Amino acid sequence: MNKLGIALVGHSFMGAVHSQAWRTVGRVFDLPVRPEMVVLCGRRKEAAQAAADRFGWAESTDDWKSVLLRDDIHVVDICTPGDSHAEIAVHALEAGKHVLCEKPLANSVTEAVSMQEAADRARRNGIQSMVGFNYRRVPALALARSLVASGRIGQVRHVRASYLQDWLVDPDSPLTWRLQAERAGSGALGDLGAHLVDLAHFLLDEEIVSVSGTVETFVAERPLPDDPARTGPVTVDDAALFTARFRDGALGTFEATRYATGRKNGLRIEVNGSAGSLAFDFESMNELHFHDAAEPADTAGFRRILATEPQHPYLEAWYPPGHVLGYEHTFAHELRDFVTAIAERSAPAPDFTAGLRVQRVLDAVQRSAAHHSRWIPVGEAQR
Ligand code: SOE
Repeated sequence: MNKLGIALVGHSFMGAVHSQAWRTVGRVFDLPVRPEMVVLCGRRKEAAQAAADRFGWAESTDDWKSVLLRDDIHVVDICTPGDSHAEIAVHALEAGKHVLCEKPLANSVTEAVSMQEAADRARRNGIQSMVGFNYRRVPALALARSLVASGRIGQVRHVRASYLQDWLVDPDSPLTWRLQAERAGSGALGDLGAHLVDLAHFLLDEEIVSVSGTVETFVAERPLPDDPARTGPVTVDDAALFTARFRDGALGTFEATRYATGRKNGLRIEVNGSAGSLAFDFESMNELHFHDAAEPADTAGFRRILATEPQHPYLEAWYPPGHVLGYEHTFAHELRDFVTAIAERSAPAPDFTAGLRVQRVLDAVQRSAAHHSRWIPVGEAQR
């Protein structure tokens, strides 16, 4: 196979970002196969065609099932709201297509289990699947993982993670699909908290085993997008807070909110170990802060690593040091890893098993919140 035919489903924010990454990835990285942007799928014909023209897809369709019958499609990239992830992914895997699915994997543990099982069956035939947790592909965070893995911060004791946005502060902001449980599954918890959980698993290479959490919906009713004179109920959380225990004894605190006034995409994570600490803030995404406790006390302190050297993860193909990367580059990195895994017939990460693990943590947080923040073991958090 020297060409990889791609079908993208969905063309809003994530569809636009993925399109940009599909356009870029083969031009920047030396890939073993060449991705071809064959067809864009959307619910409405005209909108899908307009998006295909704008984003550079050869064709469009309003019937995603039709692309599963095509021999020139090898990959289905799912960028729809969570309520359709399971149906599209399971059908695509059964049709022998590799699947990339946006996060969170699903809207419930039950759906995620069905996806993970379909992915396992498909893998036996060389069909791969991956969840789109793009922040793993920030070079500074990939570097952080390798520093943790090589023992540079010693035994990890704490993970402190928050994902702060503010786009719901205005109570008149409309009731979009992201605020409806039947479409989005959950609110800040699944949309933002899922990234934090995946990142914590990624950085520590350790799982969260139990959680105690609370969630809140600050504004219960919002104007309907098509009829702002009327309102409808918000059925997801606006904010979620939880504490967590990791398998090897580390403790984590997590905060996900859409009400952090002034914070736009403030994904922050700090890891403290017995021999040092690492700290990251996505709003300065090219930087990793590293404290090495072995340094002499008079000069020790957090120092800023600018993660733009060719030695840093993913940087070998980009621009000279200091010519910083941005949000969309992380998606090109994600596609590089996915396409390479497909060509090499190796399992990409995070696969659907890792996505299910995140889903179980989210589910456990919701259960805990419903039971006065009782500690919930993640393994038992099944619906
Ligand atoms: C919206 O809150 C959103 O676009 C998330 O869905 C993304 O996953 C995150 O990267 C940015 O914020």
